[in-house]
Amino acid sequence: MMNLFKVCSAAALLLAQVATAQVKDTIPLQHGAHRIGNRTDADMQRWRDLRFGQFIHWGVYAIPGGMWDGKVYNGAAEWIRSWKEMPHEAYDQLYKQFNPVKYNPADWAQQAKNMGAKYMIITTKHHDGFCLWPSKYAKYTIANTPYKKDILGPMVEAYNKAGIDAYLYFSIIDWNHPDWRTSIKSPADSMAMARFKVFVKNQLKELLDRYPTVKGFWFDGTWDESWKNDGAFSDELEQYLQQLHPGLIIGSRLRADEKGARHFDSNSRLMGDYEQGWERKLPNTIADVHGNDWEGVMTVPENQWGYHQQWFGHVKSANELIEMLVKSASLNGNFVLNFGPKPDGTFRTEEQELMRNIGRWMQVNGSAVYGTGYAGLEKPDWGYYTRKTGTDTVYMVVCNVPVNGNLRVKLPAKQSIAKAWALEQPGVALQPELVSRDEYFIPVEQKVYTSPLVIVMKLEQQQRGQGNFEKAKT
Ligand code: FHN
Repeated sequence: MMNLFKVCSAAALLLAQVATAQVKDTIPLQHGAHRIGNRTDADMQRWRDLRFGQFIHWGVYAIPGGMWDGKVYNGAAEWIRSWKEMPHEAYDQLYKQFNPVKYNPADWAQQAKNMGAKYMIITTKHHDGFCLWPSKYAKYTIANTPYKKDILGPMVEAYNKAGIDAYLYFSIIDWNHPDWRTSIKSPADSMAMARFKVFVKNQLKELLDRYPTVKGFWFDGTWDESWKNDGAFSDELEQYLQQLHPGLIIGSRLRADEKGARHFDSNSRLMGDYEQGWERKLPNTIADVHGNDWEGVMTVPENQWGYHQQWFGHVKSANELIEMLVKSASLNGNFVLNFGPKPDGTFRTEEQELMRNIGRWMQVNGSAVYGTGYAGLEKPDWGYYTRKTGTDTVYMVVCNVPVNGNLRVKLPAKQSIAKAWALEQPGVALQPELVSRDEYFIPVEQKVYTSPLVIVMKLEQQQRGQGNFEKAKT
């Protein structure tokens, strides 16, 4: 008897093949995608199973915290240097005040672990060019702040010790470097950019040499003409890094092909190891992800990554974020939630509370997220299904309990529910009722739910009971 696991794996394969078959390589490319379909190695499988990450944006922009000269900057706090009210000269001196005396990497790691994060991404340097490590290739680094000490080494070590993988965010845009150009307008620009690329390559190698346990790079700031128009360089750079550090994971933001296409090459094939364009938005259906691995990154308020003293706009609740995390897993993606620590090295109270609340839910329900993916079932009205990869275990993450108290579960032919229970009450078997040829009702306790309820179903490959259902003669 063919088991459900095989059916689902076959469905996933078919999905990937359909996605691939739709693509025709009509344009000859030297620097397009180098792989068809997802990576299948153990490092990538590990990344895929982690599902939940923590993003950290930290740098000198935390000092003004979105305010300058008594005025509030309405943009993202880490972009304040580009605000007309903020003089560049003033911003570029801020590092002389960067002294996070309360920074305690072990506490950070513990807090992330308690939230349920399995990987973290830290901004080694953002667009302003400030390096959180004492780079030997730059002066604008932590070494020249009153703090003096490396931030990254102890962070990577502490997170790893807590069982959390570390990834390095790296901005290609560097507002501080004299050779960075947004576009090339003269031979002098071209020479400057050539020097800049050597600098980038040196810094990236330096990071890998210094922090060899990192699992990947998270590139950003790759949208300018100067970068997009040199697909050969970003292609070679990706290969260089992956040769230096086998297994390294790099998303689709780094590269452009030789025609300037980003993320997807000119033949619509994904470049890099996963789709990295889901920022503050998530796909809605499995068709939206085209069979590719992907990751979504999310802010807590509307668009703040670095620390902003005054959050404005809608601030997401723990339940909203849990729903996004589950939705991502249900569509074969990872979800990464951002935090912007304060200049002294502590987290704002709202973020601490959020981490605790998400953690409380993950503690009980995390198995519905880790190592799960698309369940192969129709999206229900009450929430999301996830499936433990390669098994007959399906999780129902219920975000809206129906007023009639019954969760409708529609299964494909010849599949039935062997048993079902709520994760918060593992000892209590739920009693699914067959209500039509292919649908069950699972009754749940009628009460006020303060967070999503998770029900586990063990499915089996077996003809359902016939029931007494008469087909309508229409
Ligand atoms: O401009 C940045 C922004 O500040 C932030 O770092 C985000 C994180 O994904 N990335 C850029 C915009 O895409």
